[in-house]
Parts: sequence; structure tokens; C-alpha cells
Amino acid sequence: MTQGDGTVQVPTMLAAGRRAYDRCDELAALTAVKGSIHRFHLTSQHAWANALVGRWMTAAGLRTRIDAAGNLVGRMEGREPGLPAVMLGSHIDTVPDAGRYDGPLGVVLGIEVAELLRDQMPSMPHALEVVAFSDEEGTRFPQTMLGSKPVAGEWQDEWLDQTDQTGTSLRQAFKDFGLDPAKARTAARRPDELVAYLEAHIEQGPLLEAQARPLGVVTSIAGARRLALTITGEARHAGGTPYDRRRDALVGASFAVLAIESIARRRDIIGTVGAIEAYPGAVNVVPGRVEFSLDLRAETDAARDAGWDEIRDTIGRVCAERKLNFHWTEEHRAHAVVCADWLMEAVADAVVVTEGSAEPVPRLYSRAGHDAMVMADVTEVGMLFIRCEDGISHAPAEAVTVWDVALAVEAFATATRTVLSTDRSRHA
Ligand code: HGY
Ligand code: MN
Ligand code: MN
Repeated sequence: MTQGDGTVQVPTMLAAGRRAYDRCDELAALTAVKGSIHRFHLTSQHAWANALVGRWMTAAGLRTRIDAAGNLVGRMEGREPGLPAVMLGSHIDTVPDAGRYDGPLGVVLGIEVAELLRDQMPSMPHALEVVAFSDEEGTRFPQTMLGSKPVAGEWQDEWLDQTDQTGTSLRQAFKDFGLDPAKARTAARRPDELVAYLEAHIEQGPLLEAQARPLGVVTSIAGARRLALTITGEARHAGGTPYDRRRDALVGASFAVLAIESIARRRDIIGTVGAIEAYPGAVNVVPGRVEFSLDLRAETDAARDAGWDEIRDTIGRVCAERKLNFHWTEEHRAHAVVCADWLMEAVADAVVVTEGSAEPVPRLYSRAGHDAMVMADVTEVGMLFIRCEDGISHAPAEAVTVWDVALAVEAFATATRTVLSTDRSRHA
């Protein structure tokens, strides 16, 4: 649009999209490892990110605070102080060597929406909050979602004894961050304080790109289980031990990894072995023990759990045949979550208005986990998906386009405005 004085007024949407896109670059610089993105729970990088995002929130008109679990929370009042809030959010922690949009994009989009709706808030029947959760990834400690679980009232003090790879306990990490570990549970929000939780997030898969659509509505979020598996045999000399006398734990684990993939593909569930370690780990020793991870997900908990039963029994049978021992522990479980109909419709209607497309809005279940699956335990949730290039995520090649981000700002703002102005009692 060209103004009277000849200057070109870049549409708000594109300017907001560009700013959100650029802010993900700024956040990417806050990392523990120069040249790649490592930002973990209650570290100095997390503190820097809270400070930077806090400045953006303040500039957008949000009043900010760090809650008792280390999350950054910004709030804008509605037509009177203290009203239940529509909460927008995502996470600012990352996996190791991460992409720059998984989490941060949802937080900066929430801030853009707050700025766009700022002047309408005095007439809104609800408050607006934007939250930057930490530890959605669960990278530093065995327990994951150490940011959103306290907010959902699901804190457990026993987690404080967990340690990271340096041996630092979660209790000590709280203290190092300037938080009182005994107060973590006070980050909890009551159901009557919240109207809904909306999260914008990259799809982290190839489905929107395959449909050539920039935006989609999330119908549900896959339930996940994270297990630690151990196969034990006998360490022996790699040269002098004949095959018929070996109890090679790594050969057993190799059969297990292939069985996991085969069972998961057949059952249309998702099983991934992301980490594996052989002990003693010497080139000339038959491995006596192997420890490996299993990340197991499915659209429904029943499908996931039936798949685990078959995987567990198959590995047990392979180990018995090879005189190996097999045991496992579960480190994390999150139940599958269905997004609320009224929130799905608000997001879908917003996408239609934004894209101006007659094509039905893509509706898909999230194969990735999100803070929304935890927040569903305290309020109703909805999610907006944004296309990412080649579906790549949890890797530096993670990419989005400025224009898709600009469309996401518009759609997220429209959906949020609808939810903010909806009389909550109709949906209670
Ligand atoms: O693992 C996940 O799906 C999420 O990125 N934490
Ligand atoms: Mn992630
Ligand atoms: Mn994420």
C-alpha cells in the first residue's frame, strides 16, 4: 500500500511475519555450543532467552514474570483485571543441535498476536497470556515437560533428585537459576484461571508441504512413551571367543532395533531408537551390555501400548534364544490428547479467512509432542500447524518461509480474537 507521501506501508501481517522470523534467528544465537543450537532447561542460555523474550513481551504490552518453574509468562488484562486468560505459548528450550523454529516460533507468534490485539483488550471478556515454556524437550533431565507440567499442576518433588549428565541435580539447577525448588509446584494454574491454551508450531513432518498448504489444524496429539531398554550378555575376548560361546549384547540389540522398525511400520505406529551405547565399548571386546532408548508414539494410546506389548515380547524372545537378559524401564509417558472442537473450528475458520482458499483446511494429528498435551490436563487446547521445509525438524536444516510465518500471524491472531471474545460459559 502506498501512503499519501509516497512511502510504502508494508502490510502489518508481512512486517509481523518478518519480525517473528528474524526473532527466531536472534534466539538461535543463545546457545551453549557456538555454531549450533543447544538451549536446555535452567541453564544460563535459558536465562538469556527468558530475558530477551521478556523484552519482546514487554514491548508488545505484556506484563512479564518468571514463574516458580522457570517459565516466562506475559499477561495483558481484559476489560477488567483478573479475568480468566486465553493462553498462547510454546517452548524456548531445544534438543541438541536443534533447528531454530521448533518451539520459539510459537512463542514469537504469540507475542505478535498480543501486539496486534493490544488495543482490543480493554473490551475483551478475557485476559491474554503468552508463555515461553522451558523443557518441553526433556533434554537435560530424564523427566520431560518440566516447564508445562508444574503449570498443569503435575509437579512431583521426586524429580528434584534426577541428575543431568554432569551430575547436577534438578534441585541444584533450580537454585543455580535463582529459583526455590520447594516452590516449583506453586507454578500451577487452576482450571478457572484459563479459558483455553492455543499453540502455534511447525508441523515437524511433510504433510502440509505435500498438500502445498502453509497452515493446518491439529486434531489430536500423539501419545508418547519413552523407555530405557537394557540387554545384557557377557563381555568376552573379540578374537578368542567362538561364536557358539558368545552372548553378544550388541547383536541382540541389533535384532531388537530392526524388530522395532518392522513392528512399528506394520502397526502404523512410530518407534525410534535414538540413542544406543555398548559396554565396555572397546573395539576388541564382545559387548556384554547394551543400553538403548525407545521413543514410541501413536495416534491413540491403545495402538501405542499394543505395539509396545509386541515389541517387548519379540525382544524377550530374541534374547531368550541368544541367552541374553532383557529389562526395561519407562522414563516418560504422555497420553494422547484430542483438541477441543470449538478451538479446532476457531483455528480452521481463521485459516480459511487468512488464506482465502476454497480448499478444505488440512486437519492432521501431531506426531510430535507439545506442551499443549500437558496443558490439556488443566484447560482445553487447540493448535495451529505451520508448514516446514521437507518436514525437517530437530535438525539445523529446519526451515520455514517468511510468508508462511506472516500467514500464521494473521491466522493465529484471528483465531485468538475469536476465542478471546467467546463467552466461556457456552463451552464450560
Ligand atoms: O519429542 C517430541 O515430539 C517433541 O519435539 N518434544
Ligand atoms: Mn521438539
Ligand atoms: Mn516443539
